Amino acid sequence: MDKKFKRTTVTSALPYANGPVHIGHLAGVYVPADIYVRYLRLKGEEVLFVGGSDEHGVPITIRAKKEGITPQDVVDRYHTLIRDSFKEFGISFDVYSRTSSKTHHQVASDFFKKLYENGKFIEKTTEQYYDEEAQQFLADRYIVGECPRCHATDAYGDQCEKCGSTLSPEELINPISKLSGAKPVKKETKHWYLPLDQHEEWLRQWILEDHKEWRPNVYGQCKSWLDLGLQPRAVSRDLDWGIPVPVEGAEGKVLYVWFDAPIGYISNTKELCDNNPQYGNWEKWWKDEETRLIHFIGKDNIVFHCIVFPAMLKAEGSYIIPDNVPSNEFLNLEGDKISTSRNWAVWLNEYLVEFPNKQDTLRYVLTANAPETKDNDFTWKDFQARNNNELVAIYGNFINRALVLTKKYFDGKVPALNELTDYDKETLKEFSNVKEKLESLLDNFKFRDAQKEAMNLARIGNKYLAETEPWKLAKTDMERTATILHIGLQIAANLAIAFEPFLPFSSAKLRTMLNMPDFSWNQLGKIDLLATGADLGEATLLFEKIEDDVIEGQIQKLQDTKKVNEENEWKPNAIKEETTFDDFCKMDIRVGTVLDCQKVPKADKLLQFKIDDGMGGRTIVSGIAQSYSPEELIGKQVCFIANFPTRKLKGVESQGMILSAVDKDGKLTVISPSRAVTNGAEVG
Ligand code: B3M
Ligand code: ZN
Repeated sequence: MDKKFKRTTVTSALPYANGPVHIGHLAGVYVPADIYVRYLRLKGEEVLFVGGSDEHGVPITIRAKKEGITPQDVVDRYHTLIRDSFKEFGISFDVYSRTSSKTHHQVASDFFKKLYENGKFIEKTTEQYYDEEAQQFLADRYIVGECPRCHATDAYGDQCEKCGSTLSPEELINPISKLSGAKPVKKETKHWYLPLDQHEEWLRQWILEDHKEWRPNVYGQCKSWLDLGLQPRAVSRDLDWGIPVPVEGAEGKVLYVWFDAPIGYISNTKELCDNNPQYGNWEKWWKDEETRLIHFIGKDNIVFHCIVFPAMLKAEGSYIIPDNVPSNEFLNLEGDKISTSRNWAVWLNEYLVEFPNKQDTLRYVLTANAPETKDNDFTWKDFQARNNNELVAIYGNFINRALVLTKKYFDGKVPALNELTDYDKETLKEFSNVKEKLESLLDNFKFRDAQKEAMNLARIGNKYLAETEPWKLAKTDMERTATILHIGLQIAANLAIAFEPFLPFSSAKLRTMLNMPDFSWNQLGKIDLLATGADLGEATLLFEKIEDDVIEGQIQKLQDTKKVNEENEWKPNAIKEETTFDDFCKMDIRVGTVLDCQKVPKADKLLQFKIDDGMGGRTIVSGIAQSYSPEELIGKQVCFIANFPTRKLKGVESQGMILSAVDKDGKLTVISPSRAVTNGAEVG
């Protein structure tokens, strides 16, 4: 570690507590963070690993509404599930707390207050969408409408999931409130903004000049943000779930989730330190220039951790800012984007049941395929191949041979090291620099290559035994057999250390087999880790082969998911029975212009139209109020059935029927001629 630092605070993104965690989370953030922390701990460095659940934000309120429970119920359920999954996978947090905790509410509230009192925010009154029926302002996620780019009809106010565009609610065509289905209106509201533009200069220097070593994906994303120019960003929202804005006159407003969540790292540290004096004062982990701060995150969180949070910390004034933000790209599953809503994921809680005691296999595969520089793909075939051909056939096989032969020929005691052959010396030399190699990779967050290097050490051991064949020599030359197994066991001991950050469960198992309770990173590369004559423990299998039928089962499970998704996909209705030309001709379809349009009182769905039909005009009532606001259609030409029987709807006489297309979500779109036509023209 850089000389100027004494200790390291490592954070990993706080997952939203509104669903279980999957392999994408593990690969992107938690396994790399855990590898790094375990490595530092093994080196004897002072390190703190902070995690927790992010329990605020709109998606949680949406989920609660959908399930008819409170947001607190939602986060209670998932916080526990997520925390337990991480624990089972050996993610070795010093603290895993939550943003609905009392401590966090206090810390985040105080943080806001300090910035507020020191004039670090600007106040702005803007117009925002408001749902008059539900009587509340609408968060971006609560507004849906047509995407202005790809014209998907179900885009959210912040993003279109179809084409991936980032949107603002104002851009949506025909916005609708998800709360009531009503058309939202604009209403004034006051919010606090962090003037990021005022921070641009130091951010440019700090990132673009002083941190050129950051991963290219992180550096590149920051650069494009900075080059576009930073804008003030709202840090409060009109919402009833979250931390109340601690300012007078801010009733009904809470801190924006992205303002409070990163402060969660600080609150969780405080909670840990306040209850466990051995960690020292919490402030040393956050306010001491000799502390290095590292954020592990996924790529969709880069701007918040590299620009927004540092700006918040700087504005507060007493905090350090991150030294590095190693962000990964995304992991796909069998060629498709992992998606919670489409259930396209391998859920950690399910994996733990379906693959008991195989946490290390998944850790291994996710690191071997880590999306460090580009998006990567997880496939079950690759999972099986890496387990069977690498963990079992190389690492496991080597360990098993070394231990079983020692048991067989030397009564389970480390045999003596006798004279070395040239080949022995060559082998020892081959891994003498493993420590340096691993360090330079791990220090630079290259976990994938580092794990490869550890596996290479197992390869060296495996090849050494395969070529020296001690099981044959044992019949003729015990002295030579002893030397070979002595060397083999020392390599095994090295493996227990080298793999500890990556595969902690197997390393612990291996250390039991080798009877080496004490170990440290500094022993790596040495060949005196086990004393001659020392007793070994019981030999058990380090890894198990995964059979084809298990993998087929998983692939089948995904195929079933795909099938369900396809069935749920919208399909056009079946074509109706054949009609006749005569029947068609009976319908008198005409074009007319909408002169006026109004809501029908006491009817949610009805709009009343005054149509210029070229024949003196008529009134038509149409059930499209949930798809259009009245003024939207005034002046437009529409098609209507002119000889439809007159009906009375909510007391209004309707003389015809306006034609519209019904979209997959039930939304209606009025059919208009593609060019202006004379009112009263026939359609046929
Ligand atoms: N909960 C977003 C996410 O899970 C957010 C991270 C917060 S880190 C402070 O991707
Ligand atoms: Zn779109």
